[in-house]
Amino acid sequence: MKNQVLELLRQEDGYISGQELCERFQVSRTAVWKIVNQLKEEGYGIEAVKNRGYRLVSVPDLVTEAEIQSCLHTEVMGRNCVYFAETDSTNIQIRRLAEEGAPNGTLAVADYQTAGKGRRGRGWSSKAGEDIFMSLLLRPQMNPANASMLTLVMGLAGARACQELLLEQGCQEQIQIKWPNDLVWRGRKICGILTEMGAEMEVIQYLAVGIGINVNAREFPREISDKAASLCMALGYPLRRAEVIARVLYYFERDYQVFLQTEDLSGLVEDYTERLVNCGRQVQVMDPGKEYTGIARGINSRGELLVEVDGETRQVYAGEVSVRGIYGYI
Ligand code: BTX
Repeated sequence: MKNQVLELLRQEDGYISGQELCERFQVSRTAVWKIVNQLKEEGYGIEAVKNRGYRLVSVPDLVTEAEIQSCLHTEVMGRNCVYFAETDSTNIQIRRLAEEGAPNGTLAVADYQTAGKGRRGRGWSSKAGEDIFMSLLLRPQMNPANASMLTLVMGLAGARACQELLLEQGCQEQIQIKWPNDLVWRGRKICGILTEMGAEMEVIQYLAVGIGINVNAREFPREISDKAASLCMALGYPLRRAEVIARVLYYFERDYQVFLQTEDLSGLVEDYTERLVNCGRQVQVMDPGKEYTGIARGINSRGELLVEVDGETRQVYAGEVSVRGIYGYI
């Protein structure tokens, strides 16, 4: 009920009377008072005025279930939400929840990760209370060979969400995609995505799509300080993480539906390519044993990068190679 009370307070510009809350939730005045106090303890500024009721005056930057739920505009994604103040990795947690039977669209979100995972055994850094660490549980009925494309679907959703949030603040900075799965601002990484699969034979049991977004960090560990950035650095001031999460999930739910219709990216290629930072640039394809350079031209409906080499177009599969700009990270 705390979630719903918060949602109501959020929707209301003025005061909501205690009576109205009691009637809406069929509970006593004391129960309402207790919930309001709980919210206050979590950091919400709630004004209580005699004969008028309660009014939300300030919202802390939390990623708790209640805070996320009160911002969500999705049907499925994130509706079941598990919050961790601290955990090893939300991907590990979502895999555990999946094994326990959690439903499609379950979200695991953490304020802090002690063992955040990147791809191929790499790590993902984390500082408490600043950024987003979350993983979605998906249970699609499709060929496991198509699963890796979901990384690109999440990348596109993340790019749409971050770009839109900046634009809403009047900020014209560009958020782009570095194929296959990084979001970048001015050539620095602001987001990474890791998709993991639990499958048996030809059947997907579940997918864990993890996304880390640097929202409010202003400093990074020395090893990555010249290649990492955050939305806050692009904008100049902090954003509320729950609103970023809600926006990413909104676009992911929409793009995922488009993806499922064809089980490939045909419906999303154009929007993805429009945001592709590599497009038209020289890239180095680190194909084990045979590295080469070419010009990136976009992606195809399987999510492969199209690289033009001596007038001929090659298709680069993300699982096999990494791509570097010839002058550095992009
Ligand atoms: P990746 O392998 O593409 O990127 C990892 C590399 O990025 C690291 O080796 C380091 O150089 C750099 N890096 C580490 N932390 C950051 C950061 N905060 N910002 C920018 N660059 C960084 C990308 O892997 C996939 C990352 C997924 C992270 C999410 S968080 C929620 C979920 N849980 C989990 O354990 N992983 C995912």
